[in-house]
Amino acid sequence: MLFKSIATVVALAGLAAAQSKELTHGKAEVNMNDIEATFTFDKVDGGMSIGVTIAKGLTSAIQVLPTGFDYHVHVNPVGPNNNCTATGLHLDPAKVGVAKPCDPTDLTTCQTGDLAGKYGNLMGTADGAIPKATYLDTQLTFTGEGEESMVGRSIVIHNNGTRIACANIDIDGQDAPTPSGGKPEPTKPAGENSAAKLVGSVALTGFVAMMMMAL
Ligand SMILES: [Cu+2]
Repeated sequence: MLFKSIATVVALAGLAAAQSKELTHGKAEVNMNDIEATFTFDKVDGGMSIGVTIAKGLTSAIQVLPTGFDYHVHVNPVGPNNNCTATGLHLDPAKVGVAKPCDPTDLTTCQTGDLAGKYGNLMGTADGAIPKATYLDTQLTFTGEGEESMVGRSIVIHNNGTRIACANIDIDGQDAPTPSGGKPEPTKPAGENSAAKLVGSVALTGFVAMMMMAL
């Protein structure tokens, strides 16, 4: 009983630490295949402010479809060597699927990660740059449970279905994805040694596991 109480207190303390810092800002910097783009996500009243800026690369010359380039939040991070295929499917915690096209006037028809569906495709330009556009999104969140959260996700730009560029979404400086369904890691206090933190986490995990086995 004593061991169980200790384990519970330790576990709760870890949970409280993980939730102590509110996540407010995300950024994806795409830089591959001569495409440079910046996607920003800022938590604001009423939802998430999304900023989309294409610095170069989305030219009308490479654009295959007259409808432009589409882009989405995908569920997994980018794989080794900028592997965009590794990003998997669109972020779709409501399980809307792609059978029906997204109707921006009825968000229940749109996958959460279908930014092109909700705000329009990126139309290629002569020089490949597209000025910044901003949108207020009411579906994306940094804090949702497991599947809902944007933590550990990525942005992918497509050209006629082909994934031509992608980048991880770095949220408040935490580039590394959390394990699936996991909570965001607490943000490191300034100056904290990450190796020491890792050792601490391993020790804490081991301690909890030992306590559990002792029950
Ligand atoms: Cu996509």
